[in-house]
Amino acid sequence: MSHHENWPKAWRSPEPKKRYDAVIVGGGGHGLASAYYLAKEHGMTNIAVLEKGWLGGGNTGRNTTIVRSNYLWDEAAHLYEKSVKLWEGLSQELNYNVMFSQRGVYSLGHTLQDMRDIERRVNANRLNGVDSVVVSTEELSKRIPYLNTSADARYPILGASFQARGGTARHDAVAWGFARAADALGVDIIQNCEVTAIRRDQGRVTGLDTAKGYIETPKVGVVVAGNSSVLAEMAGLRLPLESHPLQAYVSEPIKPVLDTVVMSNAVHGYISQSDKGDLVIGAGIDRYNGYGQRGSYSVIEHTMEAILEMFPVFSRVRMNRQWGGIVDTCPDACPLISKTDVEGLYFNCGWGTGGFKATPGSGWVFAHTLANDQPHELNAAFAINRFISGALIDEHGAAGVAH
Ligand code: FAD
Ligand code: PYC
Repeated sequence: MSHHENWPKAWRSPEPKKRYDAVIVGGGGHGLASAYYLAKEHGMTNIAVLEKGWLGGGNTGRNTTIVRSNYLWDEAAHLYEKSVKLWEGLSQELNYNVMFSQRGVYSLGHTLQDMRDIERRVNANRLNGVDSVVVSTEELSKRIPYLNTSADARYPILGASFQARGGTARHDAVAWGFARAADALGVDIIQNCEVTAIRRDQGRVTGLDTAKGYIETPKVGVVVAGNSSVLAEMAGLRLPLESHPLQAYVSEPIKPVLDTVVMSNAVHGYISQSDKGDLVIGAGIDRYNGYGQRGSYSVIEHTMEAILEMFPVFSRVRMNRQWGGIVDTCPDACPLISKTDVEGLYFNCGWGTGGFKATPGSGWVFAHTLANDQPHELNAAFAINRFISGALIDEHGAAGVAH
């Protein structure tokens, strides 16, 4: 008999109940993590996750899986560092191998000003307890032999920052691990269940219209990444977000050549090698707004130029696949994890090009926010009202991907 038959289901697929104490909209990593921590940390088990497609079919399953916490400002560094700490125990926590691999992340500097910015950020990281060092070109050439560290390069590499605890993880395993663990705690996970309207009465949430009928609930947490503005409009809200495609690419599998992650903001590309051997590659957003999960040719060309500038040795490697995800970018390159003016309605969005690394931490603080109707100290600064108060947290320099 084949070993690939009669596998037990990793989670149930129940029909939705008529009423839940809370509903999470969006079955990506952040939504599933939010549901898991709501059940585990706050004892809220009469809850559901509604996903319009399949679990992890959004950005969670489309990203290049870089995890790090070397952000400039205290608020962001603390939030992302909480997440890295959760990553470090996540496979044990979920009893599911999320393949978190702390292979280190290098961010290259190509100009004197890049290096000044890198030094400033490394110093800020260390003051916040985030492991971060400046490395020289000589060290880089020893550590990453195929990196072009020649002084004759078009954009010569002058050094880098390095976070040793950063790395990569298996993206869909994160969604599946959180889903299985949340299901085991009683959370109903319902796929193919698009939310089409958010019902309100006298300024508070009362329920959701969905592809599987009306569901009554007093609390709704919206975690839909690139579709956040669409859901906000359903509740009469406007968020300071733009939706853009962000592309990724994988090559044919090749023998192990790169055992770390390399990013460059200046030539603008990033690369790692998966355990299967594919080179996993990405760059910046497509500049136009849109909801198509593909992207344009000019960005493909730009990305390949950037990778070959850093690694000319890859010029003969054939690319296998390309795709796009829709990222919701915020003007200060930081997320919104927030209550709204509608009572019982919460948004967790605006992670833009960099939310995969935050998956466990985001779920952890969002669960706290929903359960207590107030933010945790780690996400208090990420409320929507920062766009009224002006207390923005400008992380464009650390975002790694220009947007
Ligand atoms: P998603 O995984 O997109 O989940 C949202 C879900 O909501 C989707 O499954 C969607 O189907 C569902 N949904 C939408 N509308 C509705 C509705 N009306 N009803 C019900 N469900 C709905 N971040 C990093 O940290 N490191 C990286 O290396 C990195 N690389 C990236 C590369 C690419 C190409 C892309 C696209 C993104 C990258 N990111 C990266 C960003 C990261 O992927 C996202 O920030 C993160 O995965 C967002 O997770 P999420 O769970 O919020 O969103
Ligand atoms: O935020 O580190 C990041 C990142 C890398 C690739 C896309 N986002």
